[in-house]
Amino acid sequence: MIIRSREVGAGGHAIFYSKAVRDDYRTQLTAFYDVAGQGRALSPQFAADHRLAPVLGTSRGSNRWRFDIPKGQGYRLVAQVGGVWRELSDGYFPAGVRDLTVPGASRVELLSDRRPIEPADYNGDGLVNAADYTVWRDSLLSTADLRADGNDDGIVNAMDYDLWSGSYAFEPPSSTTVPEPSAITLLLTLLAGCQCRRPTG
Ligand SMILES: [Ca+2]
Ligand SMILES: [Ca+2]
Repeated sequence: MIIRSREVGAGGHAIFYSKAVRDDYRTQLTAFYDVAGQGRALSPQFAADHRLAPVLGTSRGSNRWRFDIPKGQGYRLVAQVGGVWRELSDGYFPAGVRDLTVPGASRVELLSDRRPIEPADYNGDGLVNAADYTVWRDSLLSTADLRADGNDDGIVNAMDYDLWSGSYAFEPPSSTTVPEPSAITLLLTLLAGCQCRRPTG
C-alpha cells in the first residue's frame, strides 16, 4: 500500500497503519482499495458507518464530472490525473446531483471528509455570499491575487467556483441575486485547462 502510494499517489485514499494492524487486518485493508465494491476504509478504530462511501464521478465530457451526492457535508475531491491520484480540492458539497469541473482527470471521487469545513469566504467578511463570487470573477485565472483560490492550487479557477457555490448552499443565501451556476458552465468549460494542484506528499 505504501509503495503504491509513493508510485502513483493516493489522494485522500491512504491511511497508514502500524505493522501489527496491517498483519491482523490484511484482508480489510486490501479491500480498502476496492472502492467500487464497498468503498469504506475498514479501520479497527471506527465503526463501519463512521465514513460515507466515496461518491464516484461520472464523466460528462469537457472536464465536467457528475456526482450524485447523498449527503451535504465536507468532502475531499481526489482525481487520477496522468495516472497519478491527487487531492485537488476540499470543502463543503451539498446533497444532490452536481456537475463539477476537474481538468485533465481520468477518474474522480469525492471522499467523505470529517475535518472542519473552511467556507469559501473570498472577501473575508465572515459570510459566503455574492460578494465572494465577485472576487472570484474579477480575479479569474490570476496567479497573483489568490483571495479566491479556495483549493490552494495557486490559480483562481473553476474548482474555486465549485467550492464557493457549494459553500453558498452551506449558509442561508441572502436576498442578493447571484448568478445561476448553469449560466457560467460554458465559461468554466472553456477555462478548464490543466491546472493541477501540486502533489501534497
Ligand atoms: Ca464573503
Ligand atoms: Ca484554485
